[in-house]
Amino acid sequence: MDLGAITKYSALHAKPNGLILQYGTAGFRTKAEHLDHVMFRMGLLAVLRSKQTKSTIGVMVTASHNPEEDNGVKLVDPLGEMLAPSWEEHATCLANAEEQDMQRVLIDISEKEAVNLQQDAFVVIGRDTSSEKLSQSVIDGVTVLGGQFHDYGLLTTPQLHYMVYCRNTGGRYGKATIEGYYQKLSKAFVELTKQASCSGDEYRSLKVDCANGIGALKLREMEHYFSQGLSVQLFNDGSKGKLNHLCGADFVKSHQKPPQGMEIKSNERCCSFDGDADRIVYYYHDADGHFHLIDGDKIATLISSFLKELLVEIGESLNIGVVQTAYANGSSTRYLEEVMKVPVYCTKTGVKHLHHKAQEFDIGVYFEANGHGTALFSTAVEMKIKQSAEQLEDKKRKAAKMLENIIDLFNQAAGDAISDMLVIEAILALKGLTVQQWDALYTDLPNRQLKVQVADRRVISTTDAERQAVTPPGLQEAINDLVKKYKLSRAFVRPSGTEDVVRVYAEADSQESADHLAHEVSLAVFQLAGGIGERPQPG
Ligand code: G16
Repeated sequence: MDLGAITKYSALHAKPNGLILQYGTAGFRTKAEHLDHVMFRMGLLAVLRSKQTKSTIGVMVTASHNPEEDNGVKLVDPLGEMLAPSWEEHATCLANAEEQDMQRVLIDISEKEAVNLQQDAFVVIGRDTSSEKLSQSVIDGVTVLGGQFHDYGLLTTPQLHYMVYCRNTGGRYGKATIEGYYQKLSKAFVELTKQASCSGDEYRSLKVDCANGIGALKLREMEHYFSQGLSVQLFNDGSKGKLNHLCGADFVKSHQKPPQGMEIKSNERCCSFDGDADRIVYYYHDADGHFHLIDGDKIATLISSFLKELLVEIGESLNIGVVQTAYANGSSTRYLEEVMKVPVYCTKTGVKHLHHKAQEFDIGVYFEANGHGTALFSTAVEMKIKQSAEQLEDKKRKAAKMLENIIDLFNQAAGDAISDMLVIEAILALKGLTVQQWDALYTDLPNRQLKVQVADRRVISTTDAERQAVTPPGLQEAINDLVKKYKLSRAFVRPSGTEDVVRVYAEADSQESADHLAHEVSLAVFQLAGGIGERPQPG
């Protein structure tokens, strides 16, 4: 390690005095102007992680679902997964080190993790539309520690995860190029939709709100590869309008209304990506003009029921599990467990937790209610299905072939709006389901999500997959008392790991009750957890 060079270059990416940040739900997120030093230091850390794992490591620079003034960075581990928890701690330490302590912290990490500093390092970098200058700072960090790198430039976050996975599996998962990604997914999609007997316009067209983010660019590049099976009409494509502003998956899910800039006729199928295209939600307007949201829970239900049906046709009994978080609508959990007879597990928020749990099953389907998720297939399952697709007879072989293509269509490295969209479109066409029929699988319990500003959100700590608040004292008791006032109700609070807010979730038997409950819980947070600014207002 050339400590002199590190000190010299680090000074060019100086840390603002007193700034403390934490590697949160999905990496570091804060105002873009406070992130230059973090980018440089994550370049350094990626090199150490690459040396330790003897693998390619990814660094994604993205504001994701956050407002345009924010930005963020996350590291991608060898199999395309989120960074291991022990390295998240190193990331936090390194990001917060004062200039004079940088060398010591780097040496500490190298010693603790037994990093062989002589080992070569390779880092791949991607960025969304918000982040060109910041990704250059990552490159500065990589090069000063002697790492090699490949800068993919503009990519969606899940595309970078895919590239890392491909590179570390010797190309077995796919080609680590953007064409490789487009071809792999589109081939599987076109093969699947060829089998669909329902191929009218209704099944072939979809309106996509791209949150004014990278998804628009990538979908435009990709659409001609799959246009045989689906035609997409893009909105909020970044030509005007701000990133994630009044549009995108996070806006649609949390406000439960359509994005601006999209005209929706009744019963038209529409979806929204978030800014870096790792989340997707669907929606439509019914004949009376009512808005219907189809969130990650219903996506997981559609996917897991389709996979289960295929397994029954093939005659395979594999263990399928669905992983959700506390935000999952109570109706979805009941439907999955009681009607579909699929085991459901709850983890903390953050796809890193869901992904990890989903790996325990032959087939693990995980989705956050906000539309972030995918399905994972164990290597043994993939092999079994490949063999079945060659050996079985007629009807069974057809089902096995479909499953083989569905496996190829999922991005198994990370939740991916483009991949999920194609999976959903293929399933709807194959099953001949309209968006209304899909929506009618079960009725969501009315719910409301709110944000509360507090001086320091770390005063709230939680347990039981974030469903119970441990601190501050009295908060959970207050929530319990409020919940008792409403029917079919549930509420929880947790500090966000991507925004400086406390999130409040409530559900109940009517929208009015869910709204009241969410408001009352917000007031309890404001009073007991050090609220700042204006008190939460009703409605
Ligand atoms: C990220 C994570 C998601 C998480 C979301 C909100 O999404 O990847 O798993 O649900 O943040 O997290 P929090 O409630 O802690 O702010 P994205 O799309 O911004 O990467």
